[in-house]
Formats: sequence, C-alpha cells, structure tokens
Amino acid sequence: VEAAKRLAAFAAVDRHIALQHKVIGIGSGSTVPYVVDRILAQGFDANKDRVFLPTGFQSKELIIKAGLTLGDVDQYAKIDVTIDGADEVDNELNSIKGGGACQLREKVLAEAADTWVIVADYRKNSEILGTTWTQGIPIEVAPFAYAKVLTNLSHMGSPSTLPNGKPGLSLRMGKMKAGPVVSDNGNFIIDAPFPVEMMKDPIGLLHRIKMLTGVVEVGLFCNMAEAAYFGNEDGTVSARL
Ligand code: DER
Repeated sequence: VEAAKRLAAFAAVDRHIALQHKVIGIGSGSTVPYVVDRILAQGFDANKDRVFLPTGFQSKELIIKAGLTLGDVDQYAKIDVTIDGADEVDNELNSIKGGGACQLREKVLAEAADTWVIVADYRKNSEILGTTWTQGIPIEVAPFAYAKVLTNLSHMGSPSTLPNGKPGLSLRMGKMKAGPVVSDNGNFIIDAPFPVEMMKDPIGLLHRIKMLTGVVEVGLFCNMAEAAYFGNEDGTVSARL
C-alpha cells in the first residue's frame, strides 16, 4: 500500500507542480508525505521561492520538517495547487474526506486553490461513495451541538448499527485519549454512514447535512477535484480526470 501511495503522489506532483507554481497547499494523512518528498526532489532552486500552506497540525509539521517555507493561510487568498489525500473517491471525483479529522481546513484550501488534486492508493478508488469507506461521512460539529446533530442525522437515515453489526452513526472517540476526538479547530467529529441509495447523490446529501444547525463542515468534497491519482498494486497509476 505504501508503494501505491508513493506512486500516486509522484504522478500528481510530476503532472501538477510546475516551476511557476509558488503557493502550494499540502493536505493531511499518510499519502501527502510522499507528495512532499517528490516536491523536495524538484530541488532547492525550484522550492526556494515557494510557500506551502498546511491543512492542519500534521500538515504544518510535515512542511516544517521538510525545510520548506511554511506560509500563513491568511496571507495567501490565491493558491496555485493543493494536493490532498482522500478516504474514498467516486467516478465523478467526489470524495469522502475526514478520516484524519482535518476536513475543515482541507476544504478551505481545496476551494481556494486553482487546482485541487487527490492522491490515494487503490483502496480508495471506488464507484459509489460509502462502498469501500464504510465508517461513515466525517462531520465536524460544534461540541455544544453534537447531541442534536446526532439526533438529526439519525432522523435523516443514518443507522446506529451497520449491516455487518459494527457501530454506525457515532461521535468519534479518542483511542489513547479519554473522551471524543477534538479537531485542530476545537470541534468534535461525528461519523455518519448512510444507505448506498443516499450516497448515490453525494451533493444532495452534502447540502442536507451542511444545513443542520451545529455542523461546521462535512467530509464530502463534491465538484472540487481537477484529478485523482491512484497507485495500483501492480505498480501502475490510474488517473481520473
Ligand atoms: O482525512 C483525510 O481526508 C486525509 O486526507 C486522509 O484520510 C487521507 O488518507 P490517507 O492517509 O490514506 O492518505
């Protein structure tokens, strides 16, 4: 899987990060470190006049550790290219994001970029969202409102138990931390699975969820990606444009 992530990242950088690109958004997760590796390989001269904008704590630390120039999101309204990972991508380049609870800042930098590109391994390459990523749509919510949002998502059709018996609609709890996961913005994350029928209209579902009071951002990225690159097990790369 790591080799597949690396393949996708290298293909995306080679195709979309040209010398004239100076303001670059760096996403979150385990694939984007390979994006940074490939950008570094373009050499000091290519990178000395560039700034790199982070999509969260992990992304910021990645940029700093790579010795690249960290930019302040407030300072750069216009971003040339943002490259980010995803949890699942469908045929229309819609994606589920937020497995790493970074989707608010990720969506800000995706939207602000002239070009937004997804990099992922073959496990994320899907046809209908929700078929490979079954944990649910990650939804960032204000802590004060989380119980109300859970109730409203349940009424919308998000099941509390998946067909395989695993938990469905739930507040994302910390693994080595008592209590819920807290995002870089101080908010909670709710994971909300929906029946495949509802996932066939990710744009409609995104709008319905976004309108719920207390929802800060939804881990459905629709009509945003220019391209997605998937590394395959056989050493090839699939590009969806
Ligand atoms: O949370 C996210 O959307 C991240 O981009 C992440 O889920 C990407 O997955 P990866 O770790 O497989 O790259």
